[in-house]
Amino acid sequence: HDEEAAAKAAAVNADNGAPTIFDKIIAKEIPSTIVYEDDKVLAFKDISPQAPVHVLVIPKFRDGLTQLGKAEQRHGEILGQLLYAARIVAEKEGILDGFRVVINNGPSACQSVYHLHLHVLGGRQMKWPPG
Ligand code: IU
Repeated sequence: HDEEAAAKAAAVNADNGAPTIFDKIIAKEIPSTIVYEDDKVLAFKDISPQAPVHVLVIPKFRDGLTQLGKAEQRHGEILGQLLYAARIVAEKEGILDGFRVVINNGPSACQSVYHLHLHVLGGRQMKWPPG
């Protein structure tokens, strides 16, 4: 099922610094439903939504940020921009009253795409703790 598939994808996709499918989404070589875009950030609907609203917020220039664990001081500005973009997405999607922002970091967290991304989830009652 979903959990197994995610674990498998996470195991297969290592952080090897190779380009990811998100580069093609940014370049619009692969279509996506864009929710928000500026010169630094792109937000688009997840192809496998885990909630009525499920949007990914990514930096347009990965700049070493394959995962949050690779963040350095110089990434502070883009990290802030991503979090603020998550708030813009929540407002646009009408979930400002209740939403969740998730970053899966590394294999144990089932990260499957090694281009930093924030998941913005909402539109239903979220549970705690997450799986
Ligand atoms: P993760 O945190 O690395 O597991 O999240 C990757 C997400 O990217 C996951 O929710 C996928 O459904 C999503 N995704 C996508 O939206 N479009 C794609 O082409 C691919 C993955 I590959």
